[in-house]
Amino acid sequence: MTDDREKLAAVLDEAMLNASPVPQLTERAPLDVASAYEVQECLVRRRLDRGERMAGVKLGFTSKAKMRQMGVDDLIWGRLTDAMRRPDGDVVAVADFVHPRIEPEVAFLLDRTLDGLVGTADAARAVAAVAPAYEIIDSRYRDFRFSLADVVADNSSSAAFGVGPWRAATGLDLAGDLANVGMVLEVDGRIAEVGSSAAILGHPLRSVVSAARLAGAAGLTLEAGSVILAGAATAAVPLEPGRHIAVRTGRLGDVEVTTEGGRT
Ligand code: OOG
Ligand code: MG
Repeated sequence: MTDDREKLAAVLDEAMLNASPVPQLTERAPLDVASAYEVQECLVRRRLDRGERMAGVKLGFTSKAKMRQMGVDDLIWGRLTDAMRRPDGDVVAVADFVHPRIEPEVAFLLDRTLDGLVGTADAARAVAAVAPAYEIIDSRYRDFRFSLADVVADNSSSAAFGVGPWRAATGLDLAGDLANVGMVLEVDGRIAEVGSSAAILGHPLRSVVSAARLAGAAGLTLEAGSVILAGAATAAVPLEPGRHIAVRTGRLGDVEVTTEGGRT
């Protein structure tokens, strides 16, 4: 498997760099989910070898809306690097991606290390701040179609993310204040998707618990300073050039991005 997973990681890495889709890995040979996470690790290792740094983790399929949209109903996770992070209000070139979509998320910033099995109270204590966020997902597979193992190997479709202004946890009651935050995904001032933070595993803090458990099982400790993307509250929408997109949450604030054609 060692050589194989390096080869599979290279296929996905090149698909990303060329913004050009590839067939699903499972069309060539069977791949189980545990091996797919090893491919993901190799894939992200290639990026770290190019100078990127770990920035945190993302959870996927934490909401019914996402499971329904993609036909997958297992929780997945992926790795975030600093190169994937875009400043709030950034301009993103759509052609840098294969077929990008955008989705509204909640981001957590840790100020304590989280290792393995923790409860929601421990998770809440490790959270320094919370912010509205978006994730740009971009399956490197043709037609944005995949099996569970395929999407896991592909770093759970993660491509880029943006985080709005952080709200310090000290000024919040995380359990209460994050229980039901309205999340609107707006495209050119029109509402494209509406959801609630409650759609994320019932409460987005549960994503922090799951992130610690799943990453911990893979030998990855969530260090202080890590960002955790809790998973989308709504289905994702295609990212087209020349659009202005905002995630609006009311109390938790907003985060915005503009798109353009061409490649950077
Ligand atoms: C997989 C990633 C799912 C989420 O927030 O649920 C995800 C995909 O939809 O391609 O990021
Ligand atoms: Mg997501």
